[in-house]
Amino acid sequence: PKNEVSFIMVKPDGVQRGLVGEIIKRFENRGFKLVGCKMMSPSKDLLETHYVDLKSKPFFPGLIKYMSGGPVVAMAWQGKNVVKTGRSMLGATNPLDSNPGTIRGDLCIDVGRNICHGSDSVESGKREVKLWFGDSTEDYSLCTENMIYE
Ligand code: YYY
Ligand code: MG
Repeated sequence: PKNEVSFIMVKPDGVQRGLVGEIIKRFENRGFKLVGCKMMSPSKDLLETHYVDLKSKPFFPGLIKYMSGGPVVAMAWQGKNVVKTGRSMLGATNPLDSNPGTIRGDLCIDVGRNICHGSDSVESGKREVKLWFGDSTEDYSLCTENMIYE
């Protein structure tokens, strides 16, 4: 359905490298609707909750440190199949396995500096948007909607 949401985040390295506009542009150009967007410095608590499924991984402490290294841009994007499409637009977790044409495949190299996050299922999309935005996402319709959807 068209109200599916994905949590997309430009990570601290993406912000520092000036890639916020590039990442937003790809989602805008595809036709997705931005329903939440804020720059913020996430607390350790928020990051640990966000990445709770990875708590036992050896890279977890480094991941939290990297994600705490500067402000991020947190976004909620809405549209048909946005979770799966968003993941394919981001590319593989390890940028060296990401195809050219994807965000990671075009713009970064190391897995621990992969510049962006995207929800991995419809359920995590809901969970992550709620975690980062509460109920403060915007509910509006795009005037281009009839040009994007048949
Ligand atoms: O969803 P995605 O970001 O593509 O990968 P996850 O498996 O959820 O891992 C989250 C995050 O952790 C990943 O974007 C980079 C980092 N990471 C890492 O530093 N080293 C790994 N071997 C795997 C993941
Ligand atoms: Mg993930």
